[in-house]
Amino acid sequence: MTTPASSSDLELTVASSGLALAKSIYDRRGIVVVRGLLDADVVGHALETLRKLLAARAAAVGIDGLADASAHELINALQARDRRYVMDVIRIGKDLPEFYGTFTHPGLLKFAKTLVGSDILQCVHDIAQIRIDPPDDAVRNFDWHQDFHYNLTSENAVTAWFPLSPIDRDMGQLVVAPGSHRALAKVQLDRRTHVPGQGTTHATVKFQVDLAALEAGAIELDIVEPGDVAFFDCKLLHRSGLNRSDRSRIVFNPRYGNALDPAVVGRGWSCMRDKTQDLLEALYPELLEAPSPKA
Ligand SMILES: O=C(O)CCC(=O)C(=O)O
Repeated sequence: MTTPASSSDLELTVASSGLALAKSIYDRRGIVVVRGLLDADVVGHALETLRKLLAARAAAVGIDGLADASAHELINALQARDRRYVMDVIRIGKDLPEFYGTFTHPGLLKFAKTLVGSDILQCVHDIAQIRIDPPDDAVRNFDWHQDFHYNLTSENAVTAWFPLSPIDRDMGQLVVAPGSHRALAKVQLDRRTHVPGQGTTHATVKFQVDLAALEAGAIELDIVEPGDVAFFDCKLLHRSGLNRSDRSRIVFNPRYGNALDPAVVGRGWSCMRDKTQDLLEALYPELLEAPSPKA
């Protein structure tokens, strides 16, 4: 694996760019960061919409006086009552036309189409898409993984990962292993203690990867600011960092697959959705290893 010295080796600016440069960085590293792709009003509108949902949920559960509070203050107040209230907002967010508007932003689609190599993209709306990682809440933290196994769209799908508010060092940057995107990893599945609806599906899939080698070649993605978009291959290994600040990490991460991929078309576009989470066993039995005995 070739590892860049720093995350800045992965970036380009929209002005300087060109899709061809983005594609060549992406093909080699499995990831490219396009700076300034989304205008401030696009990001600001998404954050304000989320803030209004949080304020409405807070009022509904009897938290008063926060109608004009920031998204961060509202998340902290809701989280202090019950972390499921924040999950409610993540879930309703995926139903809003505003969010479809963000995920169909022309700049995002232009890069996604080039990186995936297709004019027609599949964006599964009910898995992932919106993340809120409150302070010191590791429940939804992802260990090393590839996104492919959670969506099962085309094997060359791309994730577009972009923050709605700044992510400082102490907020747990995304950690990536550039160059790790060449093959699908084997996994163990363990859903024995899984409770659907808690946002913890990720923990049921254990990636069989060499953790020491990944950590040795890993970099923190510390260059992504609101307006920037990190595009990464669905086979790129990456993990969350722990948020040790007093503010939340608020991120959108839609995934785009090739809707014309023959394998995907051949199975009638079956993919993993909230209600079809057993599809990995059915479609990719060769990626499964026997589950570890229960601790
Ligand atoms: O933002 C993060 O911490 C990781 C996001 C991620 O890998 C995912 O949601 O699949």
